[in-house]
Amino acid sequence: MNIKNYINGQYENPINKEWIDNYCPANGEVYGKIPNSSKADVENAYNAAQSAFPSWSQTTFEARSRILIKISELLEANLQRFAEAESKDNGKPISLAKTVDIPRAASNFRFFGNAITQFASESHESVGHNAMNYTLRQPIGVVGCISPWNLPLYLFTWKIAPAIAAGNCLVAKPSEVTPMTAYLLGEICNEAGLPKGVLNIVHGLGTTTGQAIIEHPDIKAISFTGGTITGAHIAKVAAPMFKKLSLELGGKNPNIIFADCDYNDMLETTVRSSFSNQGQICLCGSRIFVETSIYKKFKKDFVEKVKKLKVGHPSDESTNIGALVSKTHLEKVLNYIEIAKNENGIILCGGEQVIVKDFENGYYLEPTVIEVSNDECRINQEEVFGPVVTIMPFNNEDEVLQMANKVKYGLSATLWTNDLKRTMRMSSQIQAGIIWVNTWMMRDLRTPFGGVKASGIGREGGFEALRFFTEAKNVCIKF
Ligand code: TXE
Repeated sequence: MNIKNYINGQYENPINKEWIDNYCPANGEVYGKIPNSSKADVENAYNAAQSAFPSWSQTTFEARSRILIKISELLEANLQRFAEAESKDNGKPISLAKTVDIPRAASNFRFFGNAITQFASESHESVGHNAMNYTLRQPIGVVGCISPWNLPLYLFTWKIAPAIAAGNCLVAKPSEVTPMTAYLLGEICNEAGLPKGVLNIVHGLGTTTGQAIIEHPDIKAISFTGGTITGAHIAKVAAPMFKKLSLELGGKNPNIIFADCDYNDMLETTVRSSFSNQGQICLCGSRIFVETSIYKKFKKDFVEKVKKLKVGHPSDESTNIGALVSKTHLEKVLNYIEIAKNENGIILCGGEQVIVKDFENGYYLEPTVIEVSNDECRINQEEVFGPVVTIMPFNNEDEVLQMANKVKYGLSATLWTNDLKRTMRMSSQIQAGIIWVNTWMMRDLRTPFGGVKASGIGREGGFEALRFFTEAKNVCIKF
């Protein structure tokens, strides 16, 4: 089937009639075409957004809220259809798409539909000067949202919901690797009564369609999630044009395990934080550091559990690990396993491609645990973004803190300990935007979400996102 752009509330073919193949990762077959939209399509999307802006920016927040909540309800009503589409497009287990991806996409709309009714600006009475200052929080205008392939609808809606709630109009682009659920979303937005032109979705390659969005002179803000190299490129193009920028980039997150933790809970969660979504989550804890006294036991128990994970077809409800997102990505991850071997990493389990019966051309890989002795080796420093983790022991808090911080990334970290003082010390010293203690990926959508160092700039989530998608204006009245 051919996916189309969603512009001004209608589905449109790309003007240049250029199409890209859409692959099903589970069997390696092409199952559809995606527009490779050009500058002209982006211009049409921009014009639709620009025309919708005067009216949408003046729509009451109650009305915006009602529409966003309606979109959320319609997504929930279509859960099965969207989950199947996501799983087929991305390779992720259907069980994950049904319990995480699509419910979270619905939550994003509901959350920002509610949040906008509570969003307030400040006022400052300048006592002694007979003046009153207040702050307007005005929508920016037309904004660009660009999202990646790992959590397709989840991350796409995490951007577009607050942007719409705040009164902006959008040109949005999902990843060309996983366009399907964003394509289906257009129908739902129409059904929910979102005025035409508020949300425009253009499909295509990053280097053509994405590039046209980031260099558009009148798209005033870019919210991007994706690879660090792409993020740096976007900053280079957009910063001299004075666009507002939010960049959520890669991670190489430490999972630090102390001997005093609740062991069983830690073990269960560590399997999840290592391999959920085939390890293709920027928050996965891909560097596991374990206190020496429990290292041997952990190594044995962890490897035993990982070996039990079932690699299989994503539509099989019993599958734990589905297919990687693309052939290129599978090759990248396999190459990292080779790099690790050459660096004297010891493969404790996994490391090989898996041939799933009847789906021999799918992109399957065993969950892989690599023991390393030097935290500075490449496999421990670079983002692999697949079902691959490293483990190594540590002796004390200072040593592990140093290793945790000795990477260019700083997105999240997980800490397993029951020592409160240590928790407080380490949480304040680990260089990351998010620290989970005795849990992983427990999300409260009101919290600030984002990273430091090469993991990006800016924060999403809660009022942070609404602040990003609005321009603050100070009004000072002397009386
Ligand atoms: O991402 P890209 P890729 C990491 C992960 C992965 C690597 C590369 O390590 O292996 O990044 O993945 C659009 N102008 N993450 O190449 O290219 C692109 O079309 C404007 C981590 O797939 O960054 C897509 O919509 N847009 C990450 C989006 O950017 C451009 C999740 C992301 O694609 C563009 C995904 C351009 N010039 C990968 N070039 C995370 N942090 O969660 C590309 N795009």
